[in-house]
Amino acid sequence: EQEKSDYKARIKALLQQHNAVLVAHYYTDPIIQELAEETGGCVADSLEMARFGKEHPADTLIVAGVKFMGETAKILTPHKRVLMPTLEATCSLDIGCPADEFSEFCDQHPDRTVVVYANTSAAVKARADWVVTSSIALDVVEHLDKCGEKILWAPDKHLGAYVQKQTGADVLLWDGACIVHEEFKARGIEDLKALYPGAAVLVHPESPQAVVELADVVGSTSQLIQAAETLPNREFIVATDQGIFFKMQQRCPDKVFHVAPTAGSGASCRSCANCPWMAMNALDNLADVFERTDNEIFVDEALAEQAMRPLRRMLEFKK
Ligand code: CIZ
Ligand code: SF4
Repeated sequence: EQEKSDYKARIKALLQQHNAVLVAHYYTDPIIQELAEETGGCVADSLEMARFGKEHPADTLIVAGVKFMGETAKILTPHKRVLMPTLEATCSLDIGCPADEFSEFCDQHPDRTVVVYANTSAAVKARADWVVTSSIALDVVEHLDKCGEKILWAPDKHLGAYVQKQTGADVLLWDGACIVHEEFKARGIEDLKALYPGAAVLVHPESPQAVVELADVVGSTSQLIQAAETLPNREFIVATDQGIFFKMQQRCPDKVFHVAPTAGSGASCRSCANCPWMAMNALDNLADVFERTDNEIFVDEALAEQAMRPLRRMLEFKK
C-alpha cells in the first residue's frame, strides 16, 4: 500500500512537471483508472480517449491502453508527444490483421466499402474508407447500407456478424477475434442467470453470437456502463473485460456486478475476462514513462495522413 501511494505521488508530480495528461481505458487496472481521474485525465473507451486527447491542452499524452490507442492519438495530434507505459501492449485483433494481407483482401473486393474497427494498426486504417468503434459501428453501417454500399468489415468477426444481423447490410467478414471476449460461454451465463434471476445481462459485441443472444443490452463499454446506471436491475452479469467494474461500481455503488463465465471457469471466475495486454499498464512502468526511450509512439507521416481520412469520417459522423 505504501509503495502504491509512493508511486502515485511520483507519477502525479511527473505529469505536472512534463505538462502531460493521463488517458486510460476502462479495461486497465483500477489503480490506473483512479490515477487518471485524480490527475484531471480521463477514463474512457477508445473513441472518447481519442477525442479527449485531441482537445486537451497538454503537450504530452500518456495513453494507458493498447498500442492502437496510442497510434490513434498520435495520428489525431501529430504535434503532441504520445507515450505509453509499454509498446508491447497490443491486441489480438490488431495482430490478426496484418496490413499486407488485409490490403490484398481489399484488392480482391474493389466493389466494397472498407470499414475497419478502431482495434487495428495505422497501416490497416490507412487502407480503409471508414474507421469505427463499437459505439458507432451500427450507425455507420446502417448509413452506408442506406446509401446502397456493400461492406468489407475487419477485423472482428463477431462484432461484424452482429452489425450485419442488426442492419441487414451486405457485409463480408475478415476472420479475426478478441481473445478475451471470445472466451465467454453462453452455457455458463445461463447457469449464472439461474443463480441470479433478477440480473440483467450486459454483453460487448466482440463476444460470440450465442452470448450476444442472451444479452439484455449489447453495447460498447460506455454503452454498457450507461445501461448499468439506467436499468432498474440491482444485479448484473457482465460479459466484457472486468476492468470495467471499476467504473460500473463507482457509478452504481449499490448494485452488484458478476463477471460472465469463460471457458473452463467456475461460476464466479475473477482471474479471467482480463485482457493480458491491457494488464501490462502498471504503476511501475507508468512511473518511468518519461525516462525511457522505447515507449514513444511514432507514425509514419504519409501513413498518418492516409489513416486520418477514415478517422476524420468517424469523428465527424452524425446519425
Ligand atoms: O475491446 C476493446 O479493446 C474495446 C472495447 C475498445 C474500445 O474502447 O473501443
Ligand atoms: Fe484487443 Fe480484446 Fe484486449 Fe480489447 S480486450 S485490447 S479487443 S485483445
